[in-house]
Amino acid sequence: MIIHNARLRGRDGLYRITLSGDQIAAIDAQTASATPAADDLDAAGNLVVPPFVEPHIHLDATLTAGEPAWNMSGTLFEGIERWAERKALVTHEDTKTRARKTIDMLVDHGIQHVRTHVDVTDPTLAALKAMLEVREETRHLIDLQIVAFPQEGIESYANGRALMEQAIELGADVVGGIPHFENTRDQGVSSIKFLMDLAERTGCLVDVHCDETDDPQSRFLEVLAEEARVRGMGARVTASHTTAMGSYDNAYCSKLFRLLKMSGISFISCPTESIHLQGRFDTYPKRRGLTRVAEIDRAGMNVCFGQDSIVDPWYPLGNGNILRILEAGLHICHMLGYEDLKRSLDLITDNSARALNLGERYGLEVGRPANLLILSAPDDYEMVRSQGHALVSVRHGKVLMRRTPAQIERA
Ligand code: 17E
Ligand code: FE2
Repeated sequence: MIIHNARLRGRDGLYRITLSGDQIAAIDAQTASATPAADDLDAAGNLVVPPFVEPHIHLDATLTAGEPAWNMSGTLFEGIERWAERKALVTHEDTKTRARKTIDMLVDHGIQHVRTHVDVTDPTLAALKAMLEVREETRHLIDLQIVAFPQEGIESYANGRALMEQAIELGADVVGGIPHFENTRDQGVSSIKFLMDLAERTGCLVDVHCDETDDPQSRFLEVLAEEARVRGMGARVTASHTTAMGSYDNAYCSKLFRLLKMSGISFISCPTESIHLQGRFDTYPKRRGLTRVAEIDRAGMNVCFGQDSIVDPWYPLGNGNILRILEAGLHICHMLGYEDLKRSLDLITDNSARALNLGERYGLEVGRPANLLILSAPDDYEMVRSQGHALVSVRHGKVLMRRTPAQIERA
C-alpha cells in the first residue's frame, strides 16, 4: 500500500509513504503524478501522522455514570464513593462489554495506543482479569497497557500491597498509585516507596495518580520524582494529574521544577476531567485545578493530554475523541499562542508515546510499524481550528477505520 500526497509534520513538501506488510518500507519526496493503484490512499496534501495515543483512561469504569447513583457534587471524592457502589456489581462480562464498546469509540477517532488504569482494590480482581483478556482480544485494534491502579489506596485498603503484587503477577504492565488518597501523609509516602520497589523488581513501568486535588499541601510529586531520580527510572515513570501543582505557590514550584527536570519523569494532564472535578471547594475566585502544562512543556519536560473518563462516576461526557481534549486543554492551559498551536498535536501523539515508553514501536520512520493516520487538515493549527478528524486509520498495513466528513449544502 502507498499513501500519496502526504504532508509530514515539521517537513516541507509532499511525501509518498510505502507500506510493506506491517512495516513502513519507504518515505520519499512525492514526484509528480504517480498513478495510484487500487488499494493506495490519497492524503490530498493533508497531514499523515502516527496514530493518536490515549495515555490515561479508566476502561473498567467506562459507561457506568448514574449506576446506581449519579455524582451530585462533581468532586473526585464522591466519584470514588459512587464507583465503590458500582464496583460491587462488576462482573467479568460487564467489564469486557463496556471496555470493548469504549475501545471502538477510541478506534473511531484514530487512537491505536491506550494506557488504562484498572482498579485493583477488589479482593476478586474481577475487572483486572477481564481487562487482561480484552488486551489480548483487541490487539488488532489497539496496543493496550494495563495499569494496576489502587483506587482506594495501597496502604489504606485491606491487603492493598498484596493485591498490587498479585495484579502485576497476573500480567499488568504498569504499577499505579494514589498517594493523595491514602489516609495519612506517611502512608502516601510509603505507598510510593512500595510501588517504586515493585516496579524496579519486576521491570514494570510506573504511572501514579499523583496529587489529584486542589490541596496545595499535597506534595507527593516531589517524593515520586526523587524516587525516580535516585533509582535512575525517570524515563519509565509518569505522574498523572498533579493538579495540586495548580495550587502550589511559585516559590515552591521553582524549587520543585529543578527536581522534576533532574528526575526525567513524564506528565499527563486530563484537562476536561480536571476542570470538571477540581475547583469544587472554591467559591470565587475559582481555581482551574490543572497542573502547569505550559510551564512543564516550556521547561523542556514531557507532557501530554488524556481523556481519563468516558461516561463514568467522575465525568458524564466523552466520546473517544482525543482532539476534543486537545482543544479544551489548549484553552484551559493558556496554550492558544501561535508557537503552541503550531506543534499542538505533540500533546496527543509524540509526547504521549514517550510517556508510554513506546520507543521504536511508534513514529513515521522506515522500519517501524505500518500504523498511521490521514488527517483532515494540512497542519496542527488548522487541525485544531477546523475541529478536524482522523479520516483514515491504518494499522498493521491495513485500513482499520475510514471516516466520511459531513457534507454541507448551501442554498
Ligand atoms: N479515579 C481517580 O482517582 N481519579 C480519576 N480522575 C478517575 C478515577 C477518573
Ligand atoms: Fe485517572
